Amino acid sequence: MIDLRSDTVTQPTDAMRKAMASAEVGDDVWEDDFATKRLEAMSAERLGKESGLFTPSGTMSNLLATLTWCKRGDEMIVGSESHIFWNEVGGASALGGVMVRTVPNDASGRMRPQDVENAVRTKNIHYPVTTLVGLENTHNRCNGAVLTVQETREIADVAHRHGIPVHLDGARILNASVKLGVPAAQLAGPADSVCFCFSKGLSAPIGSVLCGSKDFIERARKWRKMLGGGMRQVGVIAAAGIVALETMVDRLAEDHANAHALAVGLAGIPGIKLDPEQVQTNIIIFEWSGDVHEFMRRLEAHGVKSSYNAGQRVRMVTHRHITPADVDTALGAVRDVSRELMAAKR
Ligand code: TLP
Repeated sequence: MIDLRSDTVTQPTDAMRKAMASAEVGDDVWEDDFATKRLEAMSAERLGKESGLFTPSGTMSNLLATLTWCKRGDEMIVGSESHIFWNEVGGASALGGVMVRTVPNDASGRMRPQDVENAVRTKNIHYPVTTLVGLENTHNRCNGAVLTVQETREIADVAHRHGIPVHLDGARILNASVKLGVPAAQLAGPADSVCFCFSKGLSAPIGSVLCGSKDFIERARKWRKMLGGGMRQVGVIAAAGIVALETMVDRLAEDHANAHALAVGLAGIPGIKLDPEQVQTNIIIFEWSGDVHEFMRRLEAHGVKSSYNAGQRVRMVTHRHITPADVDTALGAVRDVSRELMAAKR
């Protein structure tokens, strides 16, 4: 089976399993788990922030940022295609009482600074208060598009002019860093808080880290405890994250090259609508002209798993277990399915 559902399906490497087995651990709620401390420090340094906090998932990192920056009844601004808006079970409003206001994302995951400016609430007795602007890099639902430092700064400047902090969902910021050849610390520079994940293209089994100022992280730590995310000998997991940071970042370029080859191939298959130039990192989203669920079912029967995005859209994500040969095999399977379904239509 060629599994293109997500880069989250990647298995830990042998080096990770060894590091996990021999991790030097303590009790992280007492803040004396050595491996976790080390991972948090390495992550904060990588992202150019003062402190880091290890969390079980990207979803919890984003939620902690929301809870730390916003009070109940506040409003946060995020992109209309953002992961926080679409894929985090409404946690910001359910658990934080925070209203989520969306501003359109273009096909490259960008928001127009003027739209963000217009969405910031003015002082008015009737209005909630805008207390957070959220950005995403790379942008999951926008074909894994990267945001440049300049694009990030333009939005942050608008927010900061109004005294509003910026949180960057950088679940795949290291993909953006590799793609642009720009250190992640620079990409995260304009943001007040940022998170990224170890459990995606970096292949660690679990985990994410939230980074920001010392004070911000201390407040987020308290929220993490409240949510039940205070973990004990969690260094057994953090140890895999250390290996991920030390050894797995540069190879993300291979996933990008494979995604590009896959996108170019897919774009030439009848029934598929895709501009391969939109594919910048490891995520490909394309439209299928017919019944998209039938398309995906047939594709799986041909040995290729994909994931549903929305409307007519299918997502494929390349990762460490996908080789150039797998790309060719997957393209062969998509061609077969396209032929079958196109023939059935006639
Ligand atoms: N995204 C998952 C699914 O939820 C769609 C995936 O397979 O891509 N921010 C971004 C930009 C993400 O893509 C994800 C995961 C998260 C946050 C949440 O991370 P986890 O899954 O660790 O909670």
